[in-house]
Amino acid sequence: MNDFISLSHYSPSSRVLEGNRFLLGNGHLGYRGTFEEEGKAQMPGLNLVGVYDKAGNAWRESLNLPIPFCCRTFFSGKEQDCLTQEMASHRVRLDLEKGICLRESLFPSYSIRSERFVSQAQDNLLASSISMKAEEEGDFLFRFGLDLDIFECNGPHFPEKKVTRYPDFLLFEGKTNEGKTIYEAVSYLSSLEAKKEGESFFSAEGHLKKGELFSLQIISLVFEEKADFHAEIAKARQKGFEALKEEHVAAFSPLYRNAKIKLLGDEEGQKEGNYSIYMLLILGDKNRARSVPARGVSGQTYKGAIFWDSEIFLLPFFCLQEPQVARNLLKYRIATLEGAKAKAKEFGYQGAFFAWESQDSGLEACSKYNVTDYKTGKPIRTYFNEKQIHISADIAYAFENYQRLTGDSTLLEEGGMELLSEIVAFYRSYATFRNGAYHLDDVIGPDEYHERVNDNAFTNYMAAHAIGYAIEEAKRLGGKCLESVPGWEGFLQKLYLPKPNADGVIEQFEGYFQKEDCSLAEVRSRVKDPKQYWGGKDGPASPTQIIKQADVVAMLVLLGDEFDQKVKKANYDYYFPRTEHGSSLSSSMYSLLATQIGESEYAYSMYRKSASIDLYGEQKLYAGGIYIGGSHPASEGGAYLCLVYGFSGFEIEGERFALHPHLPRQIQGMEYSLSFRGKRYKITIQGNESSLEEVSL
Ligand code: IFM
Repeated sequence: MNDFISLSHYSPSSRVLEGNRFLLGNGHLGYRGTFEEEGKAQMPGLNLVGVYDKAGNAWRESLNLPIPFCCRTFFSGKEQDCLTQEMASHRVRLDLEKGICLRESLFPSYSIRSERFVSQAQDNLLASSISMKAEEEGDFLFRFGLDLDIFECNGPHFPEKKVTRYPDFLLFEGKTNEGKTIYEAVSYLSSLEAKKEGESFFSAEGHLKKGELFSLQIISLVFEEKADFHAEIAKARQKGFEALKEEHVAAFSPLYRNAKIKLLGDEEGQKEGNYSIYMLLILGDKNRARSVPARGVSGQTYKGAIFWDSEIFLLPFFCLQEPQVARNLLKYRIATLEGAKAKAKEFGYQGAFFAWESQDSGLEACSKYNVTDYKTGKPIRTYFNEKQIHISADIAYAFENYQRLTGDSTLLEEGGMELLSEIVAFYRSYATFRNGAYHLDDVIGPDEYHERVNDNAFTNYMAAHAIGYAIEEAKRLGGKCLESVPGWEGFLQKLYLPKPNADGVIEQFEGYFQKEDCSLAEVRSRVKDPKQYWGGKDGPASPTQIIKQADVVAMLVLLGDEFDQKVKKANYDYYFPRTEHGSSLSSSMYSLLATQIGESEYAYSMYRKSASIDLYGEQKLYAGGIYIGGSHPASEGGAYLCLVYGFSGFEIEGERFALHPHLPRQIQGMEYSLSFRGKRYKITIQGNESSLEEVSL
C-alpha cells in the first residue's frame, strides 16, 4: 500500500527539496530527483561518495559528476518541457520497494515517460529509459547527452576534462584539482541513428504517428580507476535496460521488504517510517570501507563529510538490517585512524582525535569559519573542529554497539582495539586535573550554539563510557593493551561526571544554569534575519539556556542504563522547552526519551517529525548563511530508532534481545524483522504483547 511516494504537479519553488525527496542511490552513487530537461537552477546531481577535491581556497568536498540523463524534447519544431509548464498532467512516482523513479508528463502534442534507477546490483551503474508517445502526428527531435555544466557547492572540481566519442559510448575523463581522474562512460541506445551535437550531445529525429512511441535508453558507468571501458559498456549494453533493471530490483527489493515496518492503525506513520527506511537503504556501501556523509548521497552539502551522525544515528539501522554495511562504517574509522592521530598531534594532544567532519583520509575537513555573518557575508569563527571532542567517544560507542548487535568482535582484532586505546590516550591528554578530578574543559557538546564550555555532561559521560569499554575489551583480548589498563582505570575513576541537582536535572555544562533562562519565543524574537546564526560568540542563543539540539537528553538515551526514571523525566521536562530542534538530529532523541518516561504523545509527534523531514517536513536550508540543504539520513536513522528501540522497546539483555513495547495510542501493533547476531527474527507486537519467530536469513 504505502510503498511509493508520488507527486502530481510541478512546482518550480519546491524543486530543490523534491530533488532530495525523489533521490536514488546505492551508497556509492546518488542521483537527485530532477527531470531530464532541468538544469543547474534545479540542482541536479550525480554525487560520487567518498572521493573529495579542493578547488582553490574553497572547502574540500565530494564530487558531483556530469549529468548523463539530460534530454530535451521537441515536437513539430517546438520544445515542450516541464519548465514552461504546458503540461496537462505531470506525475512522479518513487517506488520504494524497487528503488525506481518514474516520471510521466503530458504535453500538448506528446507525453514523456522516464524510468530510472541507480543499481544496487552493480554499484557503478545507473540507467534511464525515456520514451515519447505522440498525441498527434508530427516530427520529433530528441537532444540528449552528457551535461558537463555541473552544479557544485565549492567547485569547479574538474579543471582538466575531456570527452571522447567512441562508436558505442561517450567517455568523460575529469582530472580533479588534486590530480585524481574520474571516468564516466555513457551509452545511448535507440532505434534511430543519433547525430553528434557539440562536445557531448547528440540529436535523434524522426516522425511519429498518433499513438506511436520513440524511446531512448541511457546506461552510465562511473569508475574511480582506469578500466576496460569498452568491455564494461559492451557488457551493460548487451544486457540492456530491462535486464539491468531486473538485476537492480532483485538486489534492492529483498532489502526493502526485509527492512520495512508495518504499523497497525497508522498508515501515515508507517508511510513515513518506510520512506525513512528506503532513504537509509540507498546509503549503504556494501563494497568499500566507507561511511555515510551527513547529507547521504544527495550532494555536496557539509562537504560530503562524515560526522557522528553515522555512528550514533545510522549504525544501529545497518547492524539490524545490513550488518556488512555497518562493518564498513566502522572499518572506515579504522582506516582513518592515522588522520585522527595526526589531528590530535596538530592540536597538541596524544592519541586519536577524530575529525568533526571527516573525509577520505580522516583529516579534519571542518574549517575554522563554518558559518557566515548574515549581514556582511564575512566568515564567523566557529570551534566545531577543535572542540567537538565527543566525536571520538561516539565512535568508541559505535564499536561497542556493533559488537553487541552483531556478535562480531573481529573488528577489534583488525585495528579496533588500537583505535580504542588511541581514543583513551586522547582523552587523557585532553583532560585537566584540578580539585581532585580530571575535567574536559573548553569543549562543544552536541548543542553547537554554546561553544567552548567546560565539562559538557554529554562529552564527559560518553568519554567515560568509551574508556570503560576500552578497559573491558583490553582485559578480554589481553596482549599489549593490558599494560595500559591500570592507567586507564585510574583516569576513569577521577574523570569528573556532573551529577543531577536536587531536582534531578544535570547541568549541560559548567555555568549553564547561570545563563539567561528565557523562552524559545524570546530568542526567536531577537533573531534579525532567517539566515542569522544563533550560536557562537554573538548569536542570540549563546547568552541564554536555549539549545540547538538534544544534548543531555541524547546522553540519557545513549547511556540509558546509567540513569533512573526520575532523572530521565526531570531532564526531559527541563530541556524540552529550551530546545530549538535546530538540528534534524534532535527530535528522535527526544522521542526516544519521551517513550521511556511515558510521554507517548510527544514521543509519537517527535517520531513523525524525524521520519518525515525529507518527505514533507520543515527543513532549514541555511545555517548562518551557508547552504545546508540535502537529505537528512540522521533524522531517518533516528526515526528508525524511535520505532525499534522506542515503540517496540528493543533492548539488548546479555547475549539476547528483549522487547518491552510502549506503543503510542496511534499505533495498535507493529510487525518488522531484524538481524541479531547472525540470525533473523520476525517481530510482532500487539498492544503490550510481543512475539518473535526466527526466520531464514
Ligand atoms: O552532526 C550534525 C551536528 O550535530 C549538527 N549540525 C549538523 C551536523 C551534520 O548533520
